[in-house]
Amino acid sequence: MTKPHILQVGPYPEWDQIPLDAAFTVHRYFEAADKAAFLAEVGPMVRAIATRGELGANAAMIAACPKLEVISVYGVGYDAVDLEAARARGIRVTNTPDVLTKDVADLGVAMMLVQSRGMIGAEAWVRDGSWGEKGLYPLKRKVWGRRAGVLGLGRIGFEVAKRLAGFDMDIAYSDTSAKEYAGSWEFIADPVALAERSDFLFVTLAASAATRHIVGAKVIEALGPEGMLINISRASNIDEAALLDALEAGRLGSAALDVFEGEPKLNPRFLRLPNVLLQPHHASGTVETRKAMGQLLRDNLTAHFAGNPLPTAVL
Ligand code: 8YV
Repeated sequence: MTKPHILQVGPYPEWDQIPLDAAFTVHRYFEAADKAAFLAEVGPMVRAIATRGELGANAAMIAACPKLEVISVYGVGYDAVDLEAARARGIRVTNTPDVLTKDVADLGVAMMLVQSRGMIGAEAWVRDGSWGEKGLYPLKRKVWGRRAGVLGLGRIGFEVAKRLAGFDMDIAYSDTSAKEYAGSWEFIADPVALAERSDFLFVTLAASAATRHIVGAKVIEALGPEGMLINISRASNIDEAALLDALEAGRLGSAALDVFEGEPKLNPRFLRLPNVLLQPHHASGTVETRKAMGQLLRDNLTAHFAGNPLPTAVL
């Protein structure tokens, strides 16, 4: 039996690559020097695209694959997939929700703790001998009991808030509507008002055209010189220029970021800031979770080609 041809947009770990190569004829887009020529050559054969959350599949890529049936995303976020182009041609889209939720929440909370307690600088203080030479490390700000805002109380936001409750934090959230499962957490519809009452603001909402720059200058300034912004969603949810301006001027206390515009290249202004914690988009990056994501990506492809219901369909 001939194996379906698939276009692989970015690399996966070996434990995913081996079964993918066994089940499909895989065309590695990311290895092609001339991407346009590669697409023109293999696109007509391609029936599925296997991609990653941050890479997606744009309109040109979809258009280059006239026989495309399904796009399987390794990641919960599918904002980088051109859904309109897919919908127009009846192309199915799948993602990998749930399996990564708790790891992403863990990293967000870890970033808050590391940043608030100054652990990166504290480590350097030990290693460079400052502890012995200069004495006690400068005092940092506490986390427990303070006010946390969660912007987007979906699966990931909910897990973040649950963890924050363990630190006896005073929790509020914004979303399109109040959530029954939020219990005693306060619902504040307006993100600016949420930021105003928060010491720590977590951005956990799924990105779309509608949420672009939802964290703009007003939200950032409302969080203020003592506030911390933590982003484990997508860079597009934040107005990065406004964020950089506020961090540089001290109008925002600090930020802890796992995602950036144009990543893995990021605005060099971030690198000069002492008040940011920078992470390489790895909130779902544990062996356990990435294995589960790879399995789910393949399960969706396998189900599609077997004519079975897709386990985690977006479209
Ligand atoms: C990435 C993500 O897919 O889940 C998402 O939306 O962005 C991540 O899990 C992951 O970094 C693999 O590329």
